[in-house]
Amino acid sequence: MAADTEAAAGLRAGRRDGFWLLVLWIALSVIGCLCVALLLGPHLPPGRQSSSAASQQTDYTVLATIAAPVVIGVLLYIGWALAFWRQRPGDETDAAPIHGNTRISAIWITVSSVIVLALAVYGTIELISPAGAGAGEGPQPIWKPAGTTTSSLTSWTPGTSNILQVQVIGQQWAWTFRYPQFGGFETTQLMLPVGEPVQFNVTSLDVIHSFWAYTLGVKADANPGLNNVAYTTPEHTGYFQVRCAELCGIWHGSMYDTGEVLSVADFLKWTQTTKVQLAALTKILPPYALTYDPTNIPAGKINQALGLTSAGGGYYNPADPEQP
Ligand SMILES: [Cu+2]
Repeated sequence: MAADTEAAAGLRAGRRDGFWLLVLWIALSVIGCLCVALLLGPHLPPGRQSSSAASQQTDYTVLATIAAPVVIGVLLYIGWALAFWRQRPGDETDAAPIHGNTRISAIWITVSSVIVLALAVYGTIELISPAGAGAGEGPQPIWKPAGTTTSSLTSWTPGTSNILQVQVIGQQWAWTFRYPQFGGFETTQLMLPVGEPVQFNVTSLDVIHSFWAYTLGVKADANPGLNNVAYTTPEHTGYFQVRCAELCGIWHGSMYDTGEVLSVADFLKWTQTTKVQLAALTKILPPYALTYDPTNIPAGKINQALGLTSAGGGYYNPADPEQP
């Protein structure tokens, strides 16, 4: 009889604790979600310099906001247990044994399933709608930025549907960038116009690198013999960092660049100046292609450009068995 009364009192105390835990959890979760979404969210990486970066920041904000009530629930429960449910000095009794609770199990499984499945749907939409979310889509991208085409690979006019092409070439240990629509020059500078969709065609001359334009939210593996396409639209002018995100040899860590998003007018000015500056070099480059064979260097053309005769030594061609 005494045990029954004790159990009933324990149950009442448990329900009271449960009620206050729930009230506290809801109140703290509302505050926590607002703080994460409004205060932390705008500072989450990778920022909002481009369309893909902005969509990634939004996704991280959504995930962090959803996670806040879970974190708060766990910490609150631990805190409550430490404060009110710890063993009192001299108390040697055991707690009441628990034999399962169908309602809690059902709620737990339902809520977890709903969250996971809803996030799967959200994640899929967030991958498709921003055209791959800045990630490499392989040589035949299935999601392209809305309203863009590749009607010309040899010219580009701002504000038209013809998308700007920038080829990204990785090699041990540098990045170069080729602009086929401006005569096909190749440069170590990555310049982009603001507000215009860009198609990156990422490839490599040797090992696997990874083109990671961090604050643009663009990341695509650079594989030799393969064209890996990624899209973004820069939305703010300013500098951004490019790094290699795939361990590619001893100087992997020095494989970085600073790119810049320019106004459309400045970008066009830059392409014209660079085109003229690099004209002599552009002439000896292999014709623009989506992949390159680095062993196939046209030695004759290079010798010619350097003013050397083919008989007099000249440029080293690794593909030529006659050369040492
Ligand atoms: Cu690399």
